[in-house]
Amino acid sequence: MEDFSLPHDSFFLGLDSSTQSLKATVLDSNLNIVGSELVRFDSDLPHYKTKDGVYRDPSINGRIVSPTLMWVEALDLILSKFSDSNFDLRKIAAVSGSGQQHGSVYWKNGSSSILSSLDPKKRLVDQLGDAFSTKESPIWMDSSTTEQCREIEKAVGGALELSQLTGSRAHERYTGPQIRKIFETQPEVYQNTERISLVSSFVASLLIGAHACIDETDGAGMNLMDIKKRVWSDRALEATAPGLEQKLGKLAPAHAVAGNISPYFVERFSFNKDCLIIQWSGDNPNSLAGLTLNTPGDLAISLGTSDTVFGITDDPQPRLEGHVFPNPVDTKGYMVMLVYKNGSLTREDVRNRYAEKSWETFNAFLQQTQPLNGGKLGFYYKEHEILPPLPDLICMYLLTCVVGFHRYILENFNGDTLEGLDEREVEEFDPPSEVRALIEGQFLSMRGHAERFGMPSPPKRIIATGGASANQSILNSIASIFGSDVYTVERPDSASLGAALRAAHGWLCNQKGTFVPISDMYKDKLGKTSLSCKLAATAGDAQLVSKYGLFLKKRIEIENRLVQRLGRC
Ligand code: ADP
Ligand code: XUL
Repeated sequence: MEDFSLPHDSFFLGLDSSTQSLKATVLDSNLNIVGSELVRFDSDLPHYKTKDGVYRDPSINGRIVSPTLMWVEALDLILSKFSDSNFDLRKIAAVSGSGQQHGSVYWKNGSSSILSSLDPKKRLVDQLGDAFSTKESPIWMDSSTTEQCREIEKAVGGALELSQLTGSRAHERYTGPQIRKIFETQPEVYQNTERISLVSSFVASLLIGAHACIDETDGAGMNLMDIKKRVWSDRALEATAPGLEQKLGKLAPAHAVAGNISPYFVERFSFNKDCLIIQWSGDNPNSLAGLTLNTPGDLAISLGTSDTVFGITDDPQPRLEGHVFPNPVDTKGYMVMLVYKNGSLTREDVRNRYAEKSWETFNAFLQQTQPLNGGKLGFYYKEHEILPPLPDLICMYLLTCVVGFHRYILENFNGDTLEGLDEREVEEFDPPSEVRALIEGQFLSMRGHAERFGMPSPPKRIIATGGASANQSILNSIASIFGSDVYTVERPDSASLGAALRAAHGWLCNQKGTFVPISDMYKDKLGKTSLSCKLAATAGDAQLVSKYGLFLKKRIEIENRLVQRLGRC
């Protein structure tokens, strides 16, 4: 039998450049975690003055960006943390990583020569100050490109056509609409740009000292790639901006080698000169890898800054709702995903307003209230939401109206019937009910939209990840609402874990000179690795699950009405 083991005594580093932090996880050759580090943008790099890792532009509705150089300095800092703790970076055989999806970086004309001649005596941040044609990178939270979305959809023959071509209809946060906006509103920046990277390929570029390719998986989050052929789509490129293909470079599969680590890191941090940089990908695709999601009936729920729900399929059907990306560890398979903007930051907001700014109080409130919340239903939109999908014509108006909290009471709801319900809109609930309405609202919405998107219902099992998956009370609510067992992995950061796993996988594929199915790499030893999933909450009883089904039906009805009503305001 062919040997797929990893070289003894070698390590694999996974980084995750996310919205609020840069995280690192190191796996050994038995796929056990042997190191981790974290840089929080707001507190570890306070001079950038970000809040939650971002700038919310008060002058342009929906414009949200992050300082590109902050991500560079975070890389300087996290590698220094490893060095300062005497972690032996020489043992690292390969590095890969995750970027928050959709965010983009604009490399200035001439920047490739800066990138290839970095001085190891100086920090990266001190040498790359002049490498970008704009210092602020648009990120996934941005919703300022509605006009560009509609123009791009129109140019390719409609929203559904674009979705079937690229895997998603046009979304404000997607990179194509963001690029078109830059081309339209800052033409000098566009002209002065030699390469556009995603956050993922950007950090890979720093590591190889050259512009890295965009990987096919994260590339699907741009509205620019033909999802079936996995090449740039001429129609989508033309609909976006002139001369774009040249600025994007080539696409590469996620398991490919981006390059060897650049001499800068060998000299400054004692990396081995043979250390490989494997293509970086998006955080959600890497989470899929880190959660070892390989059964179509399984569902993953990631509770980070954004909340996402995803699963795998061999036969994706792109629609107006949801997204299709290639599977980063299976060259033929796909992942399907739903995304919510109102994730952890909205939970924090409700915690701060109603639960004394404490997760303990928040959890106590969840425990002391009953499932179905006495018929209290809430819609909590701190940020412009992606789901429910907004009808085309009213979209622009909705952007200013949909944000806010909306609460309803179904007076005599007992979970058995929707007949004869007395429904009222109210200003506020008591604090414990606010917390339950938020959590039930978020996960009912996920269950409803996931069912509508054709995801498994009930899922065979749910694997939860992301910062909030550390919260047992939240996991219990998920189990009751979906009627599935909920599992977690050793650390709530499956994106950097998945990146480390992909580093090992890419190393192995390179070694064998061909694509190796990832299951061949961890086959019989998965249970003994840091990737094994553990049961965290058992499925709720069937009767409650069906009562939640009824509650959900009513919620969707109110959601539709709310969208219509807000659309007219
Ligand atoms: P990202 O990768 O998008 O930057 P993370 O996955 O690191 O985000 O998640 C960060 C979020 O996790 C924080 O905003 C915080 O609200 C949430 N979080 C951390 N601990 C808890 C907890 N015990 N209960 C609920 N949420 C939590
Ligand atoms: C996915 C999305 C977010 C970001 C944030 O489409 O917009 O989940 O990847 O991490």
